[in-house]
Amino acid sequence: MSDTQSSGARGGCARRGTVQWANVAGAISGMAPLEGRADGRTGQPAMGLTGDRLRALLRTILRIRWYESRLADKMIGDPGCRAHTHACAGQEAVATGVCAALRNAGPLDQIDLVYTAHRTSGHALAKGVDMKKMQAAMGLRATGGSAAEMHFADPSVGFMGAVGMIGPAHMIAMGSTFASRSDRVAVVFGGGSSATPHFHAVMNNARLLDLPVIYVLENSFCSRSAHDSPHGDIAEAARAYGIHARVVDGQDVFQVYAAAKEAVDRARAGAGPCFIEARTCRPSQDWRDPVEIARRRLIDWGVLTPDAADALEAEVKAEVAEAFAWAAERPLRPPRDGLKRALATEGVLPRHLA
Ligand SMILES: Cc1ncc(C[n+]2csc(CCOP(=O)(O)OP(=O)(O)O)c2C)c(N)n1
Repeated sequence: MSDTQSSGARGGCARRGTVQWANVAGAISGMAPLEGRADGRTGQPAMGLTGDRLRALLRTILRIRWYESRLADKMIGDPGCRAHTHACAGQEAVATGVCAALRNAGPLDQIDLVYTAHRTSGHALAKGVDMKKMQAAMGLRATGGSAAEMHFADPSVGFMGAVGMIGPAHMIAMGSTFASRSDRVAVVFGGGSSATPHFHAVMNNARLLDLPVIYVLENSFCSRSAHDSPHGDIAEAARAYGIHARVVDGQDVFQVYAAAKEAVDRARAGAGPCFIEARTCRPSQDWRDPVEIARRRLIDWGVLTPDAADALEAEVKAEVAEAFAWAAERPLRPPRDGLKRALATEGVLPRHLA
């Protein structure tokens, strides 16, 4: 995938040294200590998560990594592959840490909502979308829903879907919290969207109405640049609207989780919207791999042995292989389905099929 090699990603890594560590430390300090270590000593602070939940964070990062990797191999190596995607390679810890702080199961009117635009496989898997069904959708199979990556949704787990245009997802996320008037929160993920009018309209109105919406900027320094905004630091733009804002290292799932948990708790308690800038980057020579960061930390904390980590990764690879095999067996979506739900009147066919 060529975008994983972009010079923007390398710039992002170089600039990651500017992460506001004071804010990050603030997000993490004061958190409850972790359960005891496997060797009986007290573990490092890890947001009060149990060992099972900590291991689940690594599992989710690995599921996203291996799912996308297999999809990329298929798109490049299989001439019969019908798929289209924007990869989130390198950014897996952001979706994982944020969604781990959300309500992803339970009655439909109580689960939290996620909206996105691009690089959606990470957001979807982290929110709980079934990998088999997702791959069926990506491969344009008849059982896979209406569309792939940029229009994919599964409301049963609160994954309200992607919008192919950069920007409008913000408005929909904010509108949904206005309409639901409950303690459920909505997260909207964005990359290049922080320079859109939608971003500023949402910051303004979400703050005016104190809506429980959390904007997560995945700043890979690819779409965003010094040329698209007068703010050197986009968190300053959020703060200018009176919005609580944090900047975190998006390669570190534990930092992302800490900031997301704080944002979700605030929003649920009625304290209004939050902004999280997760500084992240695509794979490149000098990047820090979120898989390795999570894996090493869990081993250090004694909640995972190196052998158990290897076994976890093998399990994930097997799950991914099974999901792709299952999806490949589904019937392909016929071309005439392409306009289904795109027009007010179903049954209108493209001219060449009419
Ligand atoms: C309004 C609009 N302009 C342009 C595009 C085309 N486009 C430009 S950048 C991009 C990818 C954006 O990905 P994102 O995750 O938002 O940002 P990145 O990770 O690339 O920084 C797309 C699809 C679009 N879909 N919508």
